Amino acid sequence: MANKRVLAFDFGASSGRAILGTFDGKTISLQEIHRFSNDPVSLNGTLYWDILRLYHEIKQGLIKAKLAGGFDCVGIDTWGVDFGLFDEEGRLLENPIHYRDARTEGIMEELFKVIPKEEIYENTGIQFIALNTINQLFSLSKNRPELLKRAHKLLLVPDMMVYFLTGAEHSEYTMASTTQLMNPNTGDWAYSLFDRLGIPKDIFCDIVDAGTCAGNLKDDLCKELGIPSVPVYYVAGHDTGSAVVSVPAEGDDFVYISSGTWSLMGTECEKPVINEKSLQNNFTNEGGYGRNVRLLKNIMGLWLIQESRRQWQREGFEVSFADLEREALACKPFQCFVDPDYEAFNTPGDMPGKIRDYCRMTGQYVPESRGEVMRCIYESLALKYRMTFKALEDLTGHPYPCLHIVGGGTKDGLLSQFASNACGVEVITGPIEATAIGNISVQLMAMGEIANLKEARKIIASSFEQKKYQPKDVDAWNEAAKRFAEIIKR
Ligand code: LRH
Repeated sequence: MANKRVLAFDFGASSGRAILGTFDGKTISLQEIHRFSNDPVSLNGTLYWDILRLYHEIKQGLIKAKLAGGFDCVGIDTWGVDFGLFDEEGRLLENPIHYRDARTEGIMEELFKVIPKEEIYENTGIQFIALNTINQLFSLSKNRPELLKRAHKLLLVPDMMVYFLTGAEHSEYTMASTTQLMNPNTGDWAYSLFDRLGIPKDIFCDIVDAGTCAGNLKDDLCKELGIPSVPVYYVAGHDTGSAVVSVPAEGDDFVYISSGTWSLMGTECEKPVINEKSLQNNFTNEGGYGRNVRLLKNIMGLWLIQESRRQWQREGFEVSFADLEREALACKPFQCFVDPDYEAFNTPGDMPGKIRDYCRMTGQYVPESRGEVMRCIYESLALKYRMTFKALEDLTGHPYPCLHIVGGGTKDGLLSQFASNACGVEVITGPIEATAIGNISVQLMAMGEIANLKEARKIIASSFEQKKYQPKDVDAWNEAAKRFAEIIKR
């Protein structure tokens, strides 16, 4: 059989990459052919995605992939929830706005005045978090209704990229689920919510499954770039959906963290878990490949570290992530904790300062040095993982013997070790490029090269390296967990 060559574009919140996956019938191998930063732009108080620059980077990736030997098909995944609005002629009405923009601050209280929280959860199964599309659109409907009136169609970011490449106008299932406007039981839009929020239904496109062919690359684009017109597939357009495809678990029952800017921690289910307990714990039921369900929680993740480093760089200290890890390790353990999901940590700006404020406010030791701040972040993240791990066990009624961590965050060995210590189970890390590999695997399944998800996971497990961590200092972590639980309630 001739090798299949699959091109994946994977956009994260701070960088993107084009990765060529080659499948020889047994093994997938990767070649990174293009990497670029994704720099949001703040202008007149609004935080935008620089979407045309990102489209330019797709073009660069397509040219480089052709020069690297060509490709049979293309798929795109990105972060969740964000969208672009288009007019009747297919023109973008304005640059898509970043989910960290302040327009959704305080919006959820307004939302619940119109539709009770319970009703929204029952209809969507999605956790309440300000960045959700429903909140962004509700804010537009309240504050900029004229923009929504001019909108002819809404495309979520990965679907928008597919539209740029092919002209196809659909909403891919995994990404659609992140809007909090889709009903996971019907697999269609949650129609009962739209009118009451002043969100027009008719701008939403039909929902299609990951694995659907969107069409071929547009002729004018192929001419411009000198590339062949190959098919573009809708993959799990939501990056977390793509990442979880890559969890190299053998059985069906496992806990994962997709670790990057966010730590998305959860398990996979056949059916949505929508009940009082899951609402109370604010668990989400995102759509997965093959219409399975990702029961998970968003935890703030490496954002806390990335933002702290940006602050130290602004202050003139050029420190690498490896330096920061070493400095953390040299500090005294368990001096102070933060709730990683404290609202003020959500927005960009002076993260070490915000962490110190949190410790002061909760009557704890205030971390001074970089190492102390880092130690506080590492331990707090690991303890939040533990809390979520236990809540998942409680919710599903299963004990889980190990924790899989996939994604770029697995390069951070200290966090993986702390995760194992805090959860008290073996941690298995890898693959690092989980999102791109999931994207590639869905394309291979769509082409009939890989039979199903189970088969894909087997191939991924044997194609990519995994590392194991065993729990250490469990008693000390158990003690710390009690203090952590008490502090984050303050
Ligand atoms: C991770 C992610 C996450 C969403 C957030 C907006 O990249 O897609 O799953 O909640 O970005």
